[in-house]
Amino acid sequence: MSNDRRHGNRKDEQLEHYRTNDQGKKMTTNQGQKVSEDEFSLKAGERGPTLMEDFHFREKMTHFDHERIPERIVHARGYAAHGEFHVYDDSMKAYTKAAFLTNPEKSTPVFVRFSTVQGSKGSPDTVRDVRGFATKFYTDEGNFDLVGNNIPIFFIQDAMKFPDLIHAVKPEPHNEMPQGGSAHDTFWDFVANNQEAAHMSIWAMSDRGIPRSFRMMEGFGIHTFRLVNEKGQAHFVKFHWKPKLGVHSLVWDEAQKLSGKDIDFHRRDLYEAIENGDYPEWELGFQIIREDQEFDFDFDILDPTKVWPEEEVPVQIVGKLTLNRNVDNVFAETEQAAFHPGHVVSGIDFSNDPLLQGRLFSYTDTQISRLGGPNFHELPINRPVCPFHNNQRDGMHRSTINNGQVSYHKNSLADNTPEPASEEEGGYVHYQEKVEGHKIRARSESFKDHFSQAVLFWNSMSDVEKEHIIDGYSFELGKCENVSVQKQVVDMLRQISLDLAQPVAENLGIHPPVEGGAGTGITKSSPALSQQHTSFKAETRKVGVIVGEGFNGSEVNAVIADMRKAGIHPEVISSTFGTCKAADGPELEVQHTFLTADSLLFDALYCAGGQNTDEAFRKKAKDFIDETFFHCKPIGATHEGTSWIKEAGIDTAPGVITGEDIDSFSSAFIEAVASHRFWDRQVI
Ligand code: HDE
Repeated sequence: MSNDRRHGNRKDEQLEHYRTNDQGKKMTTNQGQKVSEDEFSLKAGERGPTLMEDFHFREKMTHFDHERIPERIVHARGYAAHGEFHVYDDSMKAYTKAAFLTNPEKSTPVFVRFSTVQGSKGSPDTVRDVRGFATKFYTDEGNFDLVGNNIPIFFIQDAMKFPDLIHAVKPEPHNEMPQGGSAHDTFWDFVANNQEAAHMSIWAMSDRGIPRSFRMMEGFGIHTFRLVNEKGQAHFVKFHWKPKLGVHSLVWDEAQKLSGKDIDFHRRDLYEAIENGDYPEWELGFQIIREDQEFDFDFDILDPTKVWPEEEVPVQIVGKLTLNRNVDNVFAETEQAAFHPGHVVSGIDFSNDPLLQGRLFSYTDTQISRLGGPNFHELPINRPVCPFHNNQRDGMHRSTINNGQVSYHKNSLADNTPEPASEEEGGYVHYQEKVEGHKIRARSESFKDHFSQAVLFWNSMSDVEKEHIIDGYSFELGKCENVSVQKQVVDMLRQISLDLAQPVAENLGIHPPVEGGAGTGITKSSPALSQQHTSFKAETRKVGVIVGEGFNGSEVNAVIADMRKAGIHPEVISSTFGTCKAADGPELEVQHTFLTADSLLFDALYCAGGQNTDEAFRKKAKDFIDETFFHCKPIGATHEGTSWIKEAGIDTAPGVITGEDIDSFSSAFIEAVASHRFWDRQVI
């Protein structure tokens, strides 16, 4: 990492104080005593028993014995990176007094952790699941954590049900299966019997549940929050992250196979993009609703199972997040990071969303058991970049040494300090919402419509996206063993659309429903919900280039150079490592062999040919071609590669680009790479 980047990033400068490098140093114990020997324990005689007094062995083994901490109860599998955020201008001053959202001069350090929800820490990246998108902003006024997901709504409306939801979705307790997925009886039994989950279930079964990359996901704060300005006026807000690369997904067959071929697919993608200088970017957007508009919508704005359709409440883009630095140490940073939706700064406040209210309790509580006590805020990754002072003391792993005699408020011995700050001095003042009501355990009437927006989502999908949703439900329910659960879910889907419920029922061998339910007659749609309406780019896409001995060096190199110019990453695949020689001289370094690579790892394939390939080579190339084709990904071919494509019988199919003229081939192929998928080839 360049020193330039470190310069000016306050969080990075702070972390520098904690970094250490052992290279070139003498080995010591944790107490600082140099050790003379690190391979053999101290024994009574060469073949005798180990002695208790071997402090070096005891210390080394004891530390090792305690190297693991409990994984997160949810979102255990995650990956993170550092970056920066800045706002474009000061226009949000009308809504919030938070300086990091209103001062375009400020660059705020951030730490972002992406995650899956269901699987354990060692589970595969590409499972069908919701993805976490948690951002810690280290602002000059303290930490603000935007702890969101890649889907804008949630399964339940009240925090009270969270343990039930998670018990249902996690591996079943009697056999601890399945790992990393929701395709099992207890999850679908929960959905069928808690139908507020209908809307979220259709999002999870859609392409959103299998993202191509963390870099190609939207992020959502989900809940309604409040922005509060200098005058104390509040507006309701929903937070959005919009990825510059657009929103894109894998196909299900690819995702499943990737779980074996590269369990680290998403983390590798993020890590490599940052190392390559392809810094991922998202724009922060606000949907804002005035307080007097609170009841103007056909949904309750406090209900976390509802979106605010972007066509009704436009997303105002306010700033940009760039991830530009990988962590130095995954445990110290990613694993020990403690996010909390209750970490807010002045200018941001909560709403009465009952899911959000419950989260405000859960996150500190969970860190206490996961990170071993109440002082997790002192861990380097969690420390704010501004000073913090209060009368909290002691506890496990306390590292701050508080000077002085006084640790209480009010006092006279320390001039009544530390003292609360006034609002003008930045003291947090909760928004003075007037609240009135009877104590009651109930669901608000306005939270009882569970289907209108599930229908809105279904109506907004393209035909291919609808096919994928049908396949998603059919797969997951097909893995359920209990027919009654399957039937209950199909009956629930009937409330959304017969066009969804009937094919799913047929796939399951269940009698298809004939009558629609609650959603019948709802025709509203929201184009913003479809991934087809996002941006499509060739930039940062990975292309596998199959090259054999005797390829056309000058022309193939020209295509590779054109791809690089377009921001694509071509990677050479051949039968053996080393270099591959062209007929006309140049050599290409081979990055992967047929054994170490797989078509799944690439967004597209370029069959560059080679005069001296044998049958075994062409057979392996054909496997790549067939699978790339099956996954509807672009395929290009020149020279002998064209005959491989012809042999595969796909030379005239959509998204298969061949050509003699290298310039026009390059531009047509790059355009195809930017299109990502050719669904009209076949529907998967
Ligand atoms: Fe979480 N959630 N959650 N959650 N959540 C946790 O906190 C919880 C919810 C989200 O990368 C836990 O530190 C409750 C919604 C993310 O470290 C825990 C409820 C959203 C992460 C917890 C919810 C999220 C978590 C587990 C319902 C999207 C990973 C470990 C009331 C807006 C953060 C931890 C990271 C993690 C509780 C619902 C997002 C147990 C009680 C809704 C991204 O505290």
